[in-house]
Formats: sequence, structure tokens, C-alpha cells
Amino acid sequence: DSDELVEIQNYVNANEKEPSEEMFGIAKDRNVIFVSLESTQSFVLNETLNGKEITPFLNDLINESYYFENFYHQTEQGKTSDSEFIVANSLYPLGRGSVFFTNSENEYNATPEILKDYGYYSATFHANNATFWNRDIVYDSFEVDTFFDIESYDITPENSFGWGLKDKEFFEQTVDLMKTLPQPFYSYSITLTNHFPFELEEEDKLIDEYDSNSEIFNRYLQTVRYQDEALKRFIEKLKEENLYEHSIIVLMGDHYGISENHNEALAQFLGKDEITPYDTIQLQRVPFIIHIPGLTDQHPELISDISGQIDVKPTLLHLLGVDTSDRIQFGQDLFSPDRTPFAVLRNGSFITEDYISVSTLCYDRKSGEEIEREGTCDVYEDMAHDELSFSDKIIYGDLLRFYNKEESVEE
Ligand code: GP9
Ligand code: MN
Repeated sequence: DSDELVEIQNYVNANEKEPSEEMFGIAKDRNVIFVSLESTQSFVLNETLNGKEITPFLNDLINESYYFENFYHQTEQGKTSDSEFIVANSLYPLGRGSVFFTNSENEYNATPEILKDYGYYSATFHANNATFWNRDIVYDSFEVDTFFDIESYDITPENSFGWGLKDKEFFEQTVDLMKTLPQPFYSYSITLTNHFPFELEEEDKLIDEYDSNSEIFNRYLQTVRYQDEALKRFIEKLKEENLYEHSIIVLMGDHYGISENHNEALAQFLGKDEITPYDTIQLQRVPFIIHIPGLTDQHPELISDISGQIDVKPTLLHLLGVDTSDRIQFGQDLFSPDRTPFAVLRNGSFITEDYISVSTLCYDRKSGEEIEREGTCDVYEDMAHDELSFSDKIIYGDLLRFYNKEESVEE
């Protein structure tokens, strides 16, 4: 009931951090071009295969952007839908199932809804059926103005393969659709080609297959390479169509692509004897890149702070000059000077500045060495638990029904 919301709001308020004065509003009134990168993990960046870069475009882009190298996905069984849920709400997804199915019609205060008050139009671009992951229903709850789904794209046998429209074609057509939107807009584009089982037509294979005992992993590097090429063309076309300069471009990996079933191949690729639980946590890092033309190209930054998808919403809103104090959110602005470096994964594992906790194990984050839990990981256990359980309570109780930003909830 609403008493529970008061308790949660107190917790959230206590963890709230002031935004960075310097960064607040730095991208005010710009279009937001958010790109969700299917199954893209951070370990592929700045790596080569037979002397060829796997992500040449992203490797260049991060040198003209803010790049968060210790940014973790926080998804579970809801995969892409979980990542969308976290980004839109700064709430955690559920431990089981997809919240897009279980609680699609809850009251939310998602980013598209918040930005409406600031004159933004919102749209999602994804060349799949609108009902996949229940998106059509959920996007209404998030107050997305237009969902450009499979019906909005021109799909032919020539321009599609595997899961559907190839990323290159998807981006080509997406920019054409984007041109029709009122500005400023908040757009969310979701790629698809780099999806399990990672298959490509011959003409789209730009690097060799890897050579390991996992066909899946061998092909994964190739589809990542293809996606990178598609992204390159996307940015070029945004420039051609005058959608680049006055935008903020944000790229984020949605979740892992390579599961623990492929640990042997991963170990071989990473040059390790084996993949330990510590390594598995580190492999949950996904790229998070903020590119602000005219700013980050002049002053790029490699940011090593521990962070996660939960932090995207307050970070982005603050860059756009939107105050988020009193909002119910679990993330913190990544540019806030007093932010707590912390990320909790949906299975309860967590990462702090010094430690990584995986079930009953504790590791020194920097060395990867296993250490005693007492006085180290166990200090943060309650915080990790509270984060997830408060977020769950909001979702199960549909508690944002009782939230009213204007009046806030009574204390
Ligand atoms: C489907 C796409 C992939 O529309 O978003 O979903 P996933 O299987 O990665 O959750
Ligand atoms: Mn996905």
C-alpha cells in the first residue's frame, strides 16, 4: 500500500545524489538517439581477430565519447525487454520471467513520459512484431508516442536474414523514419542481427570465424563485427540527414550474448586457463557510450567507475537538464561527484569499488583473488538485498500508483 511506498521513498531519497553542476543540462533540448546493441559485451571492444579489429567503429567512437568500461547489464530472463525496462524506469527487472509480461500495465514514470513535459516526442524503432515481449502494451504504459515496428519497415527477402531485417538496412530505414519526427525527440532503436545463433550471409562476413570448440562463439565475433559496420553507416547517415549535430547519441549493450556454456571458448579467446566465477561477473560488462557532438569529440573520457543499466535514466535526464529529485529511482547519476560506486546484478551478485561478490564467494575486484567475506563483501550485502527487494515491492504492489511528483508522498 502507500505506506510501503513511503518507506521506499525514504530509502531512495537517502541514496539520492546531487547532479554534477558542470554536466547538468549540457545536452539540453538535444534529440536523444539511444541505441540498444543486441548481445554486445564489452570484452569484444579493442580486441582483434587475426589482426583485424572486431569493433573498429566503436573503438574509434569511444575515443570521441564518454566510455564507461565498468558498466554492467542487470537483466535476467526478460533479456532485451529487461534492459529496456531498467533504462526506462531505473527499476530492476524481476528475478524470474519478464516484467514486460507480468506487470505490463502497472503505473510507471518512464523516461518518455517524463520528457513529454519538456517538449519531447518519443519513439521506439525495432523491426520485429509489436507483440514480441509484449512491447505494444508496455510502450503504452511508458507513454511512448510511436512504436515503429515491423510494419513500418520495408522488408524483403534480399534485405533480411535470420531474425529479420539486417541491421544495416534497419538503420538506413530508421534514419528516414526519424526524419519525420517532431524535434526534440527521444528515440530508442534496438538492433537484431547480433542475436543468438549469430548467423550471417556470406557477403556480411567481414572477418574470419574464430577457431574454438564453440560454433556459437566463433560466429559471435563475426556478427558483432557486422553490427559495428552497421553502426558506422548509421552515424554517417545521421550526419548526412542533419540529425547528428543537435543530438546526444547513447549506445548500450542489452545483455550478454555468450553464456557460461561457452566458457572453454571464452577462456581460449581471453587467454585464460579457465573462466572463474570472478571472470563470469566481469563478462557481464556491456558497453555504455555517451557521444555528444561538439563536446565529447573534443573532451573524450574513459570512465572506470562501477556502474550499471540502473544508472542510465538519472544520468541521461540530468544531461538533458531534467531534475529527478523526489523521483522513485534506484540508479544514480554517473556524473554526480558523490555517487556510490556500486552495481548489483539481478541474481544478487554485486560489484563495489574493491570487491566482487558471487553467492558465498568474495573477490578482490582489482586482482581477482578470492578473499574472506567478513569485513569485505558482507558489508554490502544488505544494500544489495534492499535494492532488489524494494524495487520488487514497487513492481508487485504497483506502488507507483500512489506516487505523485507534484505532491510527492507524505513523510
Ligand atoms: C526481439 C529482440 C531480441 O525483438 O529484442 O530479444 P532477446 O531474445 O534478446 O530478448
Ligand atoms: Mn537482446
